[in-house]
This record gives sequence, structure tokens and C-alpha cells, in this order.
Amino acid sequence: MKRFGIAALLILAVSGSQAFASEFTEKYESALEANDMILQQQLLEENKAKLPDEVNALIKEGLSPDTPKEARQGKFFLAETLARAYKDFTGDVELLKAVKKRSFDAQLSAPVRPTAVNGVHTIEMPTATDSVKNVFKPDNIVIKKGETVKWVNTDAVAHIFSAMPVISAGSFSSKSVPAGGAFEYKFEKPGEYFYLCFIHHAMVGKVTVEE
Ligand SMILES: [Cu+2]
Repeated sequence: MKRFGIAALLILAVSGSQAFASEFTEKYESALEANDMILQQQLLEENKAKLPDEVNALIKEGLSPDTPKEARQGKFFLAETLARAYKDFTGDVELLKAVKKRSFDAQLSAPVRPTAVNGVHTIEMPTATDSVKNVFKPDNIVIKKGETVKWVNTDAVAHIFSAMPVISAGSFSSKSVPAGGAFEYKFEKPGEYFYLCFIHHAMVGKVTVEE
């Protein structure tokens, strides 16, 4: 079952990548499809030094509007596999973190820069409709250091969300925000904060804090 899932992702990665795929990526994908672990390892070792460039190219493709939506997940899957291997070879985790951050970005709307009202930005968790439910609105905002974000739950159900550790610049945790409730957090430290709802895992958001 798991193997089928990986195979499906790979087909997606390959189908969307003809235009860009490097020789290494093509060989590596074939080895993955053939489930040839020895060849996979050999290719990774031989191309150790190239892995950051390969990963960055896959991230670029994953985020590109020219990449069909169905193919994006495959790009990030492959990027993560290579970045994990790079971490095992070198001990450097930054590449893997970059994959996770940009793969998160791929789930979000384009960033917006709202004006704070008395230092506070409001993000709504709106009432579910037939087409849209369990979302943060807006889901991707850029704010200034020292500003506060207030999440207001106008939905009929509770949401619980937290910043994702390791890839976020700091941590916050809303606990349970019931229908009609709110949670606020003042961002003192610049950087990217990626967060998601524990109940609805596709309910994701990001706050970028600038100096
Ligand atoms: Cu939720």
C-alpha cells in the first residue's frame, strides 16, 4: 500500500519534469521505481556534491506556476528524499528545512501585506460554506516586528493551531479556540512562522515577520 503511494508520487514527479529533469534525477527516479536500493545509494553518493543544486531545482519546479498542480507533490517528495540523504551524508539539516518550508509555501495563497489596526492584524477562521471550510483567511501574511495577530473564530467548530517546530522562527500555540473565540500572539522575533490546525491538517497558514 505504502509502496503504491510512493510509486504514484513518482509517476507524477516524472510526468511533470521532462522539461527540467537532470540526468541524475532521471536515473534516481528509475532506481526508485525499480526499488533498487543499492543503485539509489550509489547514485546519491556519486552525486553528493550536486544534491543541493538538484534539490533547489526541484523546489523551484514545485513552486512554479508552470508545474501542473498534480505534479507538485511529486517534486517535493523527491526533493525531500534527496535532502534527507544530503543530511545523512553531511549532517547539514538546512537543505531539508528549506524543502519543508517551500513545500509548505506551495499550499498557501500568495502573501499579502495588510495594514495593522492599532498594531493588530486579524485573521479569520470563517464559517464553513459548501466550497470553503477549515481555512485561515488570509492564510499568508507579512507583518512587522512587534505587531500582533489576532485569530478570530467565526466558524461553528473549534480549531487548535500551533507553529510548526524546527522550521518556524518561534513558537506559539492557540490551545482550543472555540466557535466565537479568539487567540492572539505578539510577534517579537523576525522570521517565518508556519502553522497548522491539529484537527484539520489541510488548514494551514503562515506569518512572516519583518524587521
Ligand atoms: Cu481546524
